[in-house]
Amino acid sequence: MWTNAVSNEFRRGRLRELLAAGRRLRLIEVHNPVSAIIAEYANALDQDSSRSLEFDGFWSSSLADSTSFGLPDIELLGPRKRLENIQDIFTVTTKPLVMDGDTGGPVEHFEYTVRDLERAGVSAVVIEDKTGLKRNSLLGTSVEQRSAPVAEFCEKIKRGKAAQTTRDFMIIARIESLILGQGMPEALHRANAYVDAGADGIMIHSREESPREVLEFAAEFRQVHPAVPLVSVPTTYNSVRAGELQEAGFDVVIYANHMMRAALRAMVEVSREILRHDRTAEVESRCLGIDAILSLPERGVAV
Ligand code: SPV
Ligand code: MG
Repeated sequence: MWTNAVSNEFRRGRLRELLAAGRRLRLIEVHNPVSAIIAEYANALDQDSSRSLEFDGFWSSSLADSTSFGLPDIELLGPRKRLENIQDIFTVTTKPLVMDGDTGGPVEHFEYTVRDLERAGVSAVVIEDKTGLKRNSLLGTSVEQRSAPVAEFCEKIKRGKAAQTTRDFMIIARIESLILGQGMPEALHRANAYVDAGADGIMIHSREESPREVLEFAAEFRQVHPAVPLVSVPTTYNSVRAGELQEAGFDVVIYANHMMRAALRAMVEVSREILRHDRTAEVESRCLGIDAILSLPERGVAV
């Protein structure tokens, strides 16, 4: 029988521990237990050092979770539904998880969410500084999205920090100023305010194809905050390597939606091909073998 071999306490504290040890972390989106098993076991050989490479932890994405229910990414699922999914993921994995907490909801709800998450063994929640109907950040200014007032968001951070009962749990403030076209000075101003309010880390989001603006942000931010964990999400600026982001001052790099997108593309193509060919022979090579499926609960997936 394969089940997770770590306690909630151990898993929860692991993120802070890795960051304190100066580790530069790569997290990957997982949206259900089986995607998390695949992510847990994923490994590759580093060409240069012959070291085995693996992900350091998981990202629970609002976009991927909403997509897996066929719903838009507008905070419909809610933290309790999302946490149910995470608890199922924890049954079969050991790595730490950072949850995308959307806006965190009303501050009175966020206090409960913090306690629920930390009790369940989640290491960190990321909340974004938007208010009103939350839309996915990658939609940018093509839809109406509103920034939360700085003071209001700082209050949410403070009340969240006051609500947690362990030292381990982290609240990471996500800045949407660049997404909303409000410019670098606004992004940096917010970063300083959120760190002062007690945020354990900062995520700077961008939807540019070039990493230029997040690299500029990191350079400026690091002058003022040499040690505050800094997080990037290179979804659109995907040509930059994690190593380059890490050299520029980022501690955590999140691949925010790739397990979901990979699975969906395979399903779209395979379902269409079965209809076209009136049989499955043509798609077998794009499907995991039944043997691999049968051994997956015990050994993960090796292909
Ligand atoms: C998510 O993965 O849900 C995120 C990142 O919040 S993004 O989709 O880029 O907004
Ligand atoms: Mg999200």
